[in-house]
Amino acid sequence: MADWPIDPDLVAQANRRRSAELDYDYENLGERLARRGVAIDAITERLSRFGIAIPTWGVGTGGTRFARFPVPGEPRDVFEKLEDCAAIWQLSRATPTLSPHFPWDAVEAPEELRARAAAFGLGFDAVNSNTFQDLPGQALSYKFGSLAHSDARVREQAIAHNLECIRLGQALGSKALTVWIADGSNFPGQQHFARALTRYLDSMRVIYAALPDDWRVFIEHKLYEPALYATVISDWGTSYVCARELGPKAHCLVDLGHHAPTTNIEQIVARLISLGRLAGFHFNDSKYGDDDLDSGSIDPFQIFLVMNELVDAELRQVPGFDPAYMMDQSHNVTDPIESLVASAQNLQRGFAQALLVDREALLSHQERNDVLLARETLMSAFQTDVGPIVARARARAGGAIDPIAAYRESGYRDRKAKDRPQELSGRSGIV
Ligand code: RM4
Ligand code: MN
Ligand code: MN
Repeated sequence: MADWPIDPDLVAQANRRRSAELDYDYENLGERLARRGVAIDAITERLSRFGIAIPTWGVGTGGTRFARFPVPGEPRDVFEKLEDCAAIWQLSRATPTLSPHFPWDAVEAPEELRARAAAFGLGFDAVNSNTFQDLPGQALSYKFGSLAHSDARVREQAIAHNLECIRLGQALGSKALTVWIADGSNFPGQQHFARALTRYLDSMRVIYAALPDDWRVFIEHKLYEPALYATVISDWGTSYVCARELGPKAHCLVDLGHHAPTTNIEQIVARLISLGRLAGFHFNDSKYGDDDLDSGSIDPFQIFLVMNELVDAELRQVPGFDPAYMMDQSHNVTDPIESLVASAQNLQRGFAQALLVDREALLSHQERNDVLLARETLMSAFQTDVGPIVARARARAGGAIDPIAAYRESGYRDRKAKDRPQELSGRSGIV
């Protein structure tokens, strides 16, 4: 085991100060749940197997198109990102995998990165390709698109990059490639809708054919931005049609911020589950658009309703149901480590609440059209404060009872501010 980024004795000490209070709260909640016929330990146990991948880009400060205000000591390369991810994992015990982004995280020796991650007990989830910006030395520009570009040479370059991502992902032990393209248009008439989609599919067929047997490809749709009039993969319907065209290894990824306001996301999730094509999630929260705010910070009810569909599918043992969970957030004004720890906790909270839904009662109310009781059955799960369950699961696995407090007490950020002098960087944040 590698050295933890935060002194484990410090975490243990902090936990000792908080354990009596947690015992009391947990027991108390256990009694209340027992009256509802729920065994609290079974919920805690299931929750402890719910893991969410950390996006490696999330530990750096994000930004808007106006500015970026880097947090002191932000990681300068993927090994420093790994160290921050290990700190998040150490405290939260909810984030056992990383989801890297290439070429941002490209390394000469991916085996070394894999081994260093494994020393913390961390693995690699889906790898993400990036054909939405130009990088120094790149032969052709993605200004007018990538996999759906009008010029075959640009499409070939974008395909080659995706193949390289698969190769790097294999070396890291990943089993999936996430493809999000920025292709689209800013003005009516700029791009031929049908031709662009055909070109996208032709490119994706080449990438699909290169997938190892045990790999999947995740298609990520997005309504708008950076293309502001139309995107090629604009919605879950387009994503699903493309997945069907490509074959059984293609699945549809749901980024919570990639829909029009008021879209019923939980229903999309249910549809994709029924159709056997739910890839997984990019979790974040938003009020207006693809705001990439911390998961559960704006609309925790939305998180709960999504989790409710996931727990329902798991209990129904839907064949092939195996979603990948990741956070896709931009931390512009908070310490990214704190945001990711708090977000993972909010996602765990939503999952634990969904585990509390009395499914038998709900189904019976639905079948008898008892609208009010059906609604209240769902709400009573959402309204339960599951904080003690989440804290207990974390502490049992060796994490911190209060991870944000333990992180602040550890002085990790101040240490990194000294160890990692920043070169002035104009890198923008997350698209
Ligand atoms: C996009 C999309 C992708 C993410 C990039 C950085 O909006 O959400 O998943 O990789 O941003
Ligand atoms: Mn995303
Ligand atoms: Mn996004």
